[in-house]
Amino acid sequence: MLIRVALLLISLLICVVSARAATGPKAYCSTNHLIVRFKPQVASMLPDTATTNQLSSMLAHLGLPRGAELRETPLARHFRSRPAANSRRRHEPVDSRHFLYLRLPPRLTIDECVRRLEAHPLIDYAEPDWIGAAATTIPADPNFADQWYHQNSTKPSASIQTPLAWDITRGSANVLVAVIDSGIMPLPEFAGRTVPGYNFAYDEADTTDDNGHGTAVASVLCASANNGIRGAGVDWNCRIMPIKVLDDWNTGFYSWWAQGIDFAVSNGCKIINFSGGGTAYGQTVARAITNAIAHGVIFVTAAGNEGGNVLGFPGSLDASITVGATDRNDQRAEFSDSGPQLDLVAPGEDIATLGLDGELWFDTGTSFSTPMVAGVCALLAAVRPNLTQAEALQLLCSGAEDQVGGITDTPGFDTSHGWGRLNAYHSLLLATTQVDQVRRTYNHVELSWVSPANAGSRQPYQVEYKSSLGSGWVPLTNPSAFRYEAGRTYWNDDGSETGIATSTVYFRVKLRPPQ
Ligand SMILES: [Ca+2]
Ligand SMILES: [Ca+2]
Ligand SMILES: [Ca+2]
Repeated sequence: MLIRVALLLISLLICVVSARAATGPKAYCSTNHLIVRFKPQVASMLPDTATTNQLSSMLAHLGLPRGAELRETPLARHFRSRPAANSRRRHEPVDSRHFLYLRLPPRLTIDECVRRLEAHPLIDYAEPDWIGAAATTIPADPNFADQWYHQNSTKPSASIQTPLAWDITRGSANVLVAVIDSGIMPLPEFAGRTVPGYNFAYDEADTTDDNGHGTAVASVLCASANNGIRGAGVDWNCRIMPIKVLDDWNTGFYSWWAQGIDFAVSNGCKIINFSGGGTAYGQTVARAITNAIAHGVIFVTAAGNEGGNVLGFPGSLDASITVGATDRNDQRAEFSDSGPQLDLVAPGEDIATLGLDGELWFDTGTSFSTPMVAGVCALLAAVRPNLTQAEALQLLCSGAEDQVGGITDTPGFDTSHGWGRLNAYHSLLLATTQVDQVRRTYNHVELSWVSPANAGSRQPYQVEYKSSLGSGWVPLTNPSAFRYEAGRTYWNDDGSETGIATSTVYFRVKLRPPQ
């Protein structure tokens, strides 16, 4: 039986790998360097000398042919420039928590070098530095039409209901959002909102956008409102950190992406928007995302625009909040990639964006669905500052509109729409859930609170109780205790579950995972 299970797992894995290879553009990587990470014990073997000597010493341990060279990343240099904590050494050791670049020696292929390094006892891992790109942008002619995703004249229900969400919050300057992309132009729409980031594509401080993708993405996420210029972003008040990891062709090494993510985390960003992807898996980027989420950062990324059933990387990671695209009629866009790791969809066709000179464009792609979700995360973080990735995902998915996208939008989760289409208002209502009415008689209690219009179908709540302040919360599981009316949810108990007739009981309302 065990053997049969093992064989089934192996055959499933093979299917996944071959499906990945069969779709999307070919994956490319750098041909003159790769990414390498040493095990922590290398630190104790390093001489107390300058960084370059330490790197030469590390390289000598590897036994590679002449011509190989180890280099620190710009991010490692950035961390090094900070004052060291009470070290007795004259020279800081090379930080083995971060990856290094290894320049390949002549006549050694990438594959051969990775194979040799992975067999080495001092090496944690080695991998090619893959190249990925921004999710494709399909620009249309400049126009001055509405931002239909905020208010939609064709199909009002297809909008993400931002005007209602803005009644709850328009965002907070306490929330710092990293736009990890091709940079951001210093346009009036971002005036007073940006804080310095870094350019890992060219290893310099200047994050000016030389492509346009990052500026367009940022305009959807956070363009200022009520300032007499262009449109309104989803969030009007958050601060924005431009981190450039895509070059003027909108492409970038995974090593740049990983540094950009680490930089965002170490500089206090709460939300990361990354509207890009590649076809290969890269553990350096995956590790950076895992680390970001562990630090309470919310990581939102694009599904990809190949129209296939394989998501781009890092959208293919379970840990990411992965966003696909819909159109004005609430249908899933044909180009939007699907897959089991897709979390939700948001408008991504004919999206009004800003060009490099502040001119208006209409762009298409999951690149522009992603900042709508990241923008809603910024609004959520304004009302819930300690919001985690898991909580953000729950609020987004429980609030999303299910079964609005045609026959493939089957009840509940489906691989084309995830948990449904983003609804900013619903998610904000869920985030601010507060019992505001309590009716109690000797053997009966009724709680009620303001709730989204789709609460009846999504049933997002769970009521818990405890009989004394010191005891643990006990979930009440009877679904028939709930009653959903327009904009309000009621929960009733006659004492059969909690025994409220005879004791003091504390209640709380929580969200449960989307069903
Ligand atoms: Ca504006
Ligand atoms: Ca996910
Ligand atoms: Ca569905």
